[in-house]
Amino acid sequence: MQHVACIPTNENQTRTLLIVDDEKNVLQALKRTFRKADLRVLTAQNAREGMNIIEAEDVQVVLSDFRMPNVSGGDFVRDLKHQHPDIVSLILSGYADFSAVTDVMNSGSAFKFLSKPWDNQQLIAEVDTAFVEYYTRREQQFYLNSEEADTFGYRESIVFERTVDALIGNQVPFAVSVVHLHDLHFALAHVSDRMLQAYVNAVSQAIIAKLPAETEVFRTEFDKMMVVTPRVSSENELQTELFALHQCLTQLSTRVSDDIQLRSSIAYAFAPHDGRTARELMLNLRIVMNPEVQGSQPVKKFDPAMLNRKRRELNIQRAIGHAITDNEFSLYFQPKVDLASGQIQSAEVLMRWQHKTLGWVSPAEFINLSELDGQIEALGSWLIENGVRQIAQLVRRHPNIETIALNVSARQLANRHIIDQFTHLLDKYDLDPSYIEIEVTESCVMEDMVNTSKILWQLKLLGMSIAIDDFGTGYSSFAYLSKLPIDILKLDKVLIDDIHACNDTYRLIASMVKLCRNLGIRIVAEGVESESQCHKLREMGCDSAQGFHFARAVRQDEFERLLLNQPFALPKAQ
Ligand code: G
Ligand code: G
Ligand code: MN
Repeated sequence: MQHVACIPTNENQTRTLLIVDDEKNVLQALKRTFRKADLRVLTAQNAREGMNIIEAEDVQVVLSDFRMPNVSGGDFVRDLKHQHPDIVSLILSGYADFSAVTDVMNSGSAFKFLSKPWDNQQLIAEVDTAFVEYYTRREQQFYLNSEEADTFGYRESIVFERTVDALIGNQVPFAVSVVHLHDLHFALAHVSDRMLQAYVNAVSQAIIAKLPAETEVFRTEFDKMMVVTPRVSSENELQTELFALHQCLTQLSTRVSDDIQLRSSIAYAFAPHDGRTARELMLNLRIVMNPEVQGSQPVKKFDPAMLNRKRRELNIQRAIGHAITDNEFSLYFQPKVDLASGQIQSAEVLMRWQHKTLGWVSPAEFINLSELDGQIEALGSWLIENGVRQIAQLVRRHPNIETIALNVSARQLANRHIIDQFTHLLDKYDLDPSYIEIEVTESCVMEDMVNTSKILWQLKLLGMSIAIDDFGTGYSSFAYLSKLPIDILKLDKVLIDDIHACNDTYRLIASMVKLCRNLGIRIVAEGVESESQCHKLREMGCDSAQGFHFARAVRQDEFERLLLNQPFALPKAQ
């Protein structure tokens, strides 16, 4: 074959690895790791710098951090995939990023996801594999461009796209599904290639057997099969068939290995309703396959509302960056009232954001999204800086207030950066740390108990107090109450809502109040909306209450007016 001589080989090429990480010491350590490997190593501290190097140098493999300011590692490898599809990207990330990284993996932009801290030998081996992948891609690209474009994956995608686009031309609705074999990459390491191939073949056959005649299967990616079903009698029937197929796939997986369970999931859509081209359908099915959307549901249908949600999410994510630099966020204060005196004992700082076109965006929404794409670092810094500044100003004018609470999210507690930040800001604004209360949610603490507890102790040692937020919605384990440096427990609104309706809830809260008294923990009730709830809480000996009954979160000037007009009236003892 004449063209074989043209296949690019690695004989004369210097293997070049680019490492991107915003932390200088990590870059240095990684560089040391590869000192003995036969590689040229280049480094960059952010995505833009990385991209500039790639434009100027012949880079084959990129090892990128995930969480970086401005452009995250996820966006960086996505851009890279777009502009330089041959370059192989590896993501090196902390454990806490897992759910966000799955998105990047599912989008196919990154070749592998490796975790920090890394093992030197293993990392060198992974990078070696990535270079092999690079040369394989070059080879496949060569074949795709040549007459014999039958290399696995590419060829299948092309045929799938042609099949779908031709059917769309017929104007008759049909179904497109994707069968996602979740753990196939993982299985590679545990079972032989032959076993795996047999499994994949069996999956193909099961699809054909369980779905209506004329169904075609295309293995467009290593772990995904696109399925086209031209004749569907009813949606109900298709759904039943897909559920049966899923069950069958679960059984097939047990034949591969006794030790590992290969999960699979199925997403489906109807053309042309859910997409007018093969590419559009594939992209929409990807949204369904997103772990946050598909969850543990084995079979899920695409719904255009998912697309709108995704668009809104993308718009929010895009807008957050500007909102920080343009100071679009503001801080509101919601009083926490002492149930013995009616005095405002504290307040919770809550973020508010009104965007030009998106309207009011809830912090629950934008904080969650900023955690996924790494912008929480910048957003959290903005919040802490402005929070400390405003608190310093407030307590100077109203020294009788005991504390002001700031919410801190899981990601912000992932490393000790937050400690340095507070140390610096307390000094800068000359604020006594005992005025600050840190609210963390119960689920955030449970996510990474060991690490979070370390950081919480350090915050406590700085002189701040610690509150557990939304208590009663998560694990509600009392075991950790004595292990963590907890000063305050905030009972979630769901418990308070039930205080009248349910005797058991009443007794539960009453015993929690007692227990906390014994442990020296203060109790704050959240979401208190009525006088009678207030009365019950007082009766039990609950320390303070926060909620619409007293006040909503208000701007600083309004909060200061509340401070001047206190105490709040409390229900008379009955
Ligand atoms: O009113 P409300 O919509 O403010 O808040 C919704 C959720 O967003 C609450 O769970 C609240 O704790 C959270 N939230 C509000 N402000 C902040 C903040 O500054 N940081 C963090 N991490 N969460 C916040
Ligand atoms: O941090 P946390 O999840 O506790 O945030 C408090 C949230 O509860 C904010 O969204 C705030 O606006 C809201 N909130 C505070 N008090 C009340 C209340 O009395 N009723 C209701 N429905 N929501 C409240
Ligand atoms: Mn809170």
